Amino acid sequence: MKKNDYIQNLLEGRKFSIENAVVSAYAPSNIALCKYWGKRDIELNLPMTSSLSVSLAEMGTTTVLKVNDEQQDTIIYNGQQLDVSSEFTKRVIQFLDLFRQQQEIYFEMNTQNTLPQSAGFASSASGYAALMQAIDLLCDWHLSDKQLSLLARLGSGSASRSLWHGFVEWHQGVRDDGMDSYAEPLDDTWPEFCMGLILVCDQQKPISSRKAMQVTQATSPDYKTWPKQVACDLKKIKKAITFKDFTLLGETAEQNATTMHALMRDAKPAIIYSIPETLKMMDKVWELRKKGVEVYFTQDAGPNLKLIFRKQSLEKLQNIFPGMMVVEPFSEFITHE
Ligand code: 2P0
Repeated sequence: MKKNDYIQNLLEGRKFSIENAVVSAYAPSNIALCKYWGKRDIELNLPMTSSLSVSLAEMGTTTVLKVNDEQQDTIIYNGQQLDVSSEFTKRVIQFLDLFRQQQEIYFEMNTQNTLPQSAGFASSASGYAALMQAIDLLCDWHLSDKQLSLLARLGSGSASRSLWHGFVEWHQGVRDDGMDSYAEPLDDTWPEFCMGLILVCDQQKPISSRKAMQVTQATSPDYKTWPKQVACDLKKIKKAITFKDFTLLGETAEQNATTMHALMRDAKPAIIYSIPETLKMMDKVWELRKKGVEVYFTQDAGPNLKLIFRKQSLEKLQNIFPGMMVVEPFSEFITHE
């Protein structure tokens, strides 16, 4: 299996042996300003394009990992023990299997999200980034952040970006062995930069993002234009970050998200994550812009919107979107390494 060789290669001779009884790791969630949508290698989770995200500071996942007394894994999610047959649990167990191989070592993984569970924002990105850091701590491997990013990617592509705070770029890489497909933080900070999370629906997704990107890539007639658009958007967003050009950043990020959703709409069968309330919120954003409040949105594989704005607009936006959760990715409380 390609995945096993990949991991052995990355671990550089390190063995899977438990060195610490119990460990805890935190990773922030991240929201892509330039999206990852499509894979060039499913087994190694290699993306068609690079992508760029901003991490959500204290909104993320804390995972406590320890060896289980039972002869099976126990997965606890926000205080609730999950059924071993759930899709979520199966995926986590498969990820743990990659490291313990045939050894009969079982874990209790206790995961707590700071993003409210009902909010429909919790992502696999912070989950697999936290879990990968916990595995590293448990085995005293002292892997580099780059190695952790390369390994977290196997759990979930977007997890490769959740090892850092601030702006993070995931390089698509060109190698077949996947060793150059990892994320890196950008040096830039932007203290006024804010994100607002707007909940329009807390129901489970009708189709997982993993499946949705596969169907889009295989059936959406214009998917072939996506890599070119992403390359162009990525350049613009990086330039916007460097020169603090908020308009360029907002316009490009919003366009990038609406293009991704347009590709999904044209897939067969069509994939539509938006619900009427999503469109109403988009309208509100566009109305606000007309009135001079500079706010943009981005949307992932779900109906909820994430607003992009500067601190100066916070009060106005809180009046219009009273339930909005506000994240300041560059607040002074976040340490940037
Ligand atoms: C992103 N999303 O860049 C894009 C935009 C959702 C929309 O990455 O199959 O859970 O595990 O690699 O990372 C969500 O997809 O997919 C995602 P897999 P993942 O944030």
